[in-house]
Amino acid sequence: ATTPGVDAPTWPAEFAERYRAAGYWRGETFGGVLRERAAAHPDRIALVDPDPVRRTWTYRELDERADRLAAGFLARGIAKGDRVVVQLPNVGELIEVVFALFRIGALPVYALPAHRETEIAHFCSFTEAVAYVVPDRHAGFDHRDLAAKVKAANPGLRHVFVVGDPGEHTALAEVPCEPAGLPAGPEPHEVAFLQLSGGTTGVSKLIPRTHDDYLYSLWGSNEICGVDADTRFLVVLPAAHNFPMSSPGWLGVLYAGGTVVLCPRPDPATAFPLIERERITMTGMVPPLALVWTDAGPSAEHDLSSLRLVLVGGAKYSEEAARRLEPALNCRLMQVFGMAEGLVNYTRLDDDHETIVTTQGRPISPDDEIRIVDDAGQDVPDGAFGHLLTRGPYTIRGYWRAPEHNARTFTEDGFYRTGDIVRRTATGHLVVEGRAKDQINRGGEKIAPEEVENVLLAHPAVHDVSVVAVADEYLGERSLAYVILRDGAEPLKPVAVKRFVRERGLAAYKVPDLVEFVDAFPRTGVGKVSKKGLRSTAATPAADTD
Ligand code: J2J
Repeated sequence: ATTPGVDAPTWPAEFAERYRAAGYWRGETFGGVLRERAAAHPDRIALVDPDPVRRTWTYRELDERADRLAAGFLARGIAKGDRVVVQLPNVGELIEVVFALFRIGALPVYALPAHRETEIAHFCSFTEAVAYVVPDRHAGFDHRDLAAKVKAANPGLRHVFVVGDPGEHTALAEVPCEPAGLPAGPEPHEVAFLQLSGGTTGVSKLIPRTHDDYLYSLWGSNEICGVDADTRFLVVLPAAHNFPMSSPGWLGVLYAGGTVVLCPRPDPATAFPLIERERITMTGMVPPLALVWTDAGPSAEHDLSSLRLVLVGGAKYSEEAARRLEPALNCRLMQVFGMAEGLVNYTRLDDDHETIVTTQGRPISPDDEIRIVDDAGQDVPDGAFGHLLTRGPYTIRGYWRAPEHNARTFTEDGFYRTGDIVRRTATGHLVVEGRAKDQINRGGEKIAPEEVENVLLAHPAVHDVSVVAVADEYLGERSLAYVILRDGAEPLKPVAVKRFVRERGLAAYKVPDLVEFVDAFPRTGVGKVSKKGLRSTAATPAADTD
């Protein structure tokens, strides 16, 4: 039992009233929205999962499926407020499962397909999850074995549901049953799910998003991106990421009554035929992937002419690369600078070309409050760089069950310290100039150095370690681990260090790209490792010899 408001800090009453009065918070829930769309246009196609055999769901079918699955979850004791860790790739069952949980008011905890034992064990134990939903195998990895280990270590985890062959667990396909009188679902102001933060600390913080606030970010995004019932959106990034889910993402497109098509892999060889066959109009991706698509576009053998808009964000998109996208793919570009904690900025369809290629957009809402401050917390003059702080109708007021971290990450008056360094142009657009937070942005995948350092410190030969970002032409940044070995320890090879991280059960994208053995780190005055010093030392990427 925990105190409400401590689990999930919320907006002070006067803000909530203002956001309702302004019409941002419409008093809807995810479950209710799906029900309404199913009533309004039952036979329209909501969802296409083309892999390995094409399956489709009409709005009515998705709605019925969510009800039947919700009834099955309830029959197995999953109740309102319970947490369920959902780790599914881009498959139709992901959408079915989350809508079933929304309907009950149980909270999906969005894990990424790449997560492994360390991350999953933490999500399950920290959230006291009662269930965990996995694919049987994905990308060569057997998720059932991992689930068995995590279940053995967490007695509170009562169910493992598997999409596909269940092994020792329960097949998700066996769960649905006749929905006889579902209980009243959640209220619009209640938390709908827990999203993962990119993180700067040893473990990912969890982001509590309410129906009201997230639905506003969806319809606000839809208006900006021109999403409507004719939109056919391709989900190329892992669907559990906040960006492909909500900016405007698959949830935004479902809100508008459009069609969501799930792409099993993001490469042009997989995606381009789907664009042609499904007449895709819109998609979103991270900069490294946009580079690959831009290079492949001109010689594509498939007809990409249905594609009207590509959103690029998640990491800094270079101006040079941004200039090349529109001619290569013969569509419009929109830059998006968002965060799972809330604030999302878009360039606008009617912005001039220079603004679209040189800025990361402006906020969704007139009530997104933006402050740009210096190290002392004083507002900087217009046009100068500073730390971005924000507060608004869809930006959280605190992480889930993290009072101490919240005290550092939010100002007393509720602004979120994004950790990003930005400047604002005369038109109110933001340009991301850098980052003050200790995080590595590996082509849009966020790595908290501390998490990787903690794992490496457990190696018997390692005395100390510091993980930093180094510039990378393709990914923007890669990770480099500086390792100080213990006196007298056997020399290690970089490859052994990487293998150790992998075997400890961290997601592959967190395994250091480069490893370098050093005698000492640069230190600051207070004796703490200076990440800044390390970054400049690492300006030329170190040789890696595995
Ligand atoms: C530079 N840095 C960016 C950009 C995010 C839409 C789009 C992205 C995310 C996302 C998201 C950037 N240029 N265009 O949730 O809804 C970095 C910033 C930011 C952090 C947030 C969405 N777009 N970033 O990337 O929670 O450092 O969300 O604070 O994963 O990514 O990461 P995340």
